[in-house]
Amino acid sequence: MSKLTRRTVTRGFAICAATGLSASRARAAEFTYKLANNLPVSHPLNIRLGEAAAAIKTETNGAFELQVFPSSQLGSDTDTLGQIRNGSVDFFTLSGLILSTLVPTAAINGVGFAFDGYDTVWKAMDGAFGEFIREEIAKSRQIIAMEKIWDNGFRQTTTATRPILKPADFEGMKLRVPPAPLWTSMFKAFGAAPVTINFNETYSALQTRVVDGEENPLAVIDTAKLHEVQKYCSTTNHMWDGFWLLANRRNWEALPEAMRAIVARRLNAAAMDERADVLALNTSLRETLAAKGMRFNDVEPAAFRDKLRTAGFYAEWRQKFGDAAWDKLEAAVGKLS
Ligand code: X2X
Repeated sequence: MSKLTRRTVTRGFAICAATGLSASRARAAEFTYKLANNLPVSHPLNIRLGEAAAAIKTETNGAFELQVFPSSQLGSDTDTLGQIRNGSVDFFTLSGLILSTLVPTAAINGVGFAFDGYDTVWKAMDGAFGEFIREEIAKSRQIIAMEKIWDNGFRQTTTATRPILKPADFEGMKLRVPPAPLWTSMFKAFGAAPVTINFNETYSALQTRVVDGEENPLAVIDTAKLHEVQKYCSTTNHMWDGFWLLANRRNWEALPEAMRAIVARRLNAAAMDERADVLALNTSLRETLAAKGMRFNDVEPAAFRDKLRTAGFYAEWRQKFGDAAWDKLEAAVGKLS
């Protein structure tokens, strides 16, 4: 929030008190902070953030108000990354891969087929590997990440034209990817023609056939209604993706320490609830989306991984991240290439 808002709110309170309104009725939050995200209001991330906001308000006796802005209401991910850096937005949930345009190492969990399942994901992201990434984020000086990363999920590939049964089916396909070098590189390695588009423009890009396909976890495909403009869903599980809950450092440190503790505890607890929701959805939604007309197929992941290997994807990214970071990734997930 801006200092201006805080002063205004405080003055407003003083005026009400002077005119004799009861303190409880007149009480406004001392701190009103904005949290931006790109997901629909029905996604578990927004549902759990809403619960956390209510709990924080109660626990701080109304002193802290968290305003959640879903659906990229404050701008695209690229815009909002600028806003969280300068403090005009206080909190932002962002994929580490997109964050990598500021903190290169933050993309590292997105390396193709790095994680074999959720046990490995949470052990790594809640352990030394996640801590290493959060330290890299903190080195930006402008932003910090809350301890618990939120689940986006394992990403699947949807298209309007043909199912992806084998790597060669990607050949020449125009696929929307989020704005991050790792995504573009990976889909070039598969032989596709990736196009960088922010999430808030993805539905219309699919609808107008600027691109033929995209890739996202089922909870996103369903809540953003991408099935309305896509026919096939191939469960490629090519990457695990999560959302770091970022805070502008200056605004975060402007909060009293006891308040920071409440906010962090509630947000981290909400992340744990959201992980359980997304896990359940990513299982149940296959049937739901199939009933809405999506055609599902499974793939043989080894063939896709081999394709990345022979295209030089792993060698390229080991070099980009550096041996030290790559060793930490392999310590968390096992040997990669
Ligand atoms: O942009 C996407 O595809 C999304 C919603 O998955 C992310 O935020 C990375």
